[in-house]
Amino acid sequence: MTHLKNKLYQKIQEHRPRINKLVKEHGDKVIDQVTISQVIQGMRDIKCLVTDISYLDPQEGIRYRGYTLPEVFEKLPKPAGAEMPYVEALWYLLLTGDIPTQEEMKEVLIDFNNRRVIPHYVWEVIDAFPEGSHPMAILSAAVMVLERESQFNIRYQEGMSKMDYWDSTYEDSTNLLAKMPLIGAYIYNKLYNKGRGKVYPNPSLDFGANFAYMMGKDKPYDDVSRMYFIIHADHESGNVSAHTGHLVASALSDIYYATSAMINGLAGPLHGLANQEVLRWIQGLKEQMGGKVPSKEEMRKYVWDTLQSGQVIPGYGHAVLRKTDPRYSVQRDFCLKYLPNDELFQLVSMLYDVVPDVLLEQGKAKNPWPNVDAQSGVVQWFYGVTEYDFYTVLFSIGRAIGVLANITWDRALGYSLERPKSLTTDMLEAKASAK
Ligand code: CMX
Repeated sequence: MTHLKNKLYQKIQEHRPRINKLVKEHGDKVIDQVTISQVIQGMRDIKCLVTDISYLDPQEGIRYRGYTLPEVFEKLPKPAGAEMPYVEALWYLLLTGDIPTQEEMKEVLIDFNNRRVIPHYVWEVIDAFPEGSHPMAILSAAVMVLERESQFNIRYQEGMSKMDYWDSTYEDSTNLLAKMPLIGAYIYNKLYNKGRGKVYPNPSLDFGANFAYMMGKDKPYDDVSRMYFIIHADHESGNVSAHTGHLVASALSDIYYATSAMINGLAGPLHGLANQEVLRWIQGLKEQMGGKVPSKEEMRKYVWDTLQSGQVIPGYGHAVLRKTDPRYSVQRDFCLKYLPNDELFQLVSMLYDVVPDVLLEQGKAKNPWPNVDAQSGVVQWFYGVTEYDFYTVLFSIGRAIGVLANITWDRALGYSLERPKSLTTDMLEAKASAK
C-alpha cells in the first residue's frame, strides 16, 4: 500500500466512529427547516449534505480542508522553480486533510505517472466524434468509455464487503485523475491544434507541467495549469457538478459514471460553461465597438442591453457567495503580475467597475460580484488558448479532483443512496393555506 493510501485508510478508520455516533446518538436532532420557496427555487441553502473536503462561506469564499486558497498556494509543495504547487499535492490534501512534504510527494508523483496509460479505444471514441461536437460532450464520452476499467465494478461483482468500497474507489479515482489531462490535451490537439498529431506524456513532468507539454505550451503555462486545476477543484457539495457526482455515485454507480455525469452538469451555461460564455459575450462587445476600446458608458449600455434582452451577465452572481469570488481574485492577482497591460484583462477589469453597479440597480441578483468564470478565460486567452469552447474541459479536469475525493470518502463512510422526497403542487398549496 502506498504511503498516501495507508494514511487515507488510517483517517477513514478514525472518522467512521464519528459518523456512527452522529447517526446513532443524535440522528433526530433538527439542523434546518425547509420553506416552500426553497423547494421550488433550487433548494438554495438547505443544509442537507455533508462533506469534509471543502466549505464555502458566503463572505469569505472557499476553504479546502480548512485552508483558504492563498494558504493552499503557500503551503502545498511545489516543483523546483515553480510558483504554483503540485496538483497531485492537492489530491493528497483533499483526501487526507494533511499538507504533504516534498518527500511524501515523491511516491505520489510516481504513482500518478504510472497511471498515465490510455487504452487505445479512448482515442478511437474521441476520433469518431462528428465535426462540430462540443469538447465537453467528447470529454464526457471519453470518461464514460473508460468505465470498463472500473476496479470497483469488478470487485463488486466478486462480492466485496461494504467496508472495502473505498479501496477500489480510490484506485479508480486515481487512475481516472491521472488520465484526465491526457484526454483533455488530446481533445484540444484534435480539435484546434491539428498539426501537432499524437503526443505522449512526458514521465519526468508533474500533472500541470505534463498538461502544458501535451498542449504544446511553454512556461509559465505549466504554472497556469496548476493554478487553474487547483482553484477549480472543489466548492463544497451542493453545486451542480459536485452534487451530480455525489448523487450518481450514491447508487454505487462507479466513478466513471459519476464523473461523466458531473461533467455533463458542468457543461451548463449557469455553471461551468459560464467561463466560455464570458469570452463569447466579450467578443460580442468588441465586435459592437468595431475594435475601439469601449468607454465605461458604452460598456454600461452593453450590460444593460444584455439584461434587457432577458439574458444573464456571465461570470457574475452566485448561488452561495455574496462577495467577490476568491478564485476570481487569485486569477486577477496573476494577471496583474504577468499580463497587466493585456487588452482582454483590461476589459474584464473595466467590467468589474461597471457590472456590480448595474446588477445592484436592476435589483434582482442577490450577489452582484464576479465569480471564478469572469477571469479564467483571460489567462487562457493570453497564453494562446483562445478556443473558448475548450475552457470548461479545463474546469472539468480541476473539478474531478474534488468530486473524486468526495466520492472516495462517501464510500468510506458508507453514505446512503440519495433519495429526497417530492411533493405535488396541490400539496404545497394545501401547506400554504394551512394555519
Ligand atoms: N445576470 C443577470 N441576472 C442575474 C445574474 C446575472 N449574473 N445573477 C442572478 N441573476 C438573476 C437570476 O437570474 C434571478 O432572476 P429571476 O428572478 O428572474 O429568476 C435573480 O437574479 C435572483 O437570482 P440569485 O438568487 O441571485 O441567483 P441564483 O442563485 O438563482 O443563480 C447563478 C446563481 C450563478 C446561476 C446566477 O447568478 C447566474 O445566472 N449567473 C450568471 C452565470 C454564471 O456566471 N454562472 C457561473 C457560476 C459559477 C460556476 O458555477 O461556475
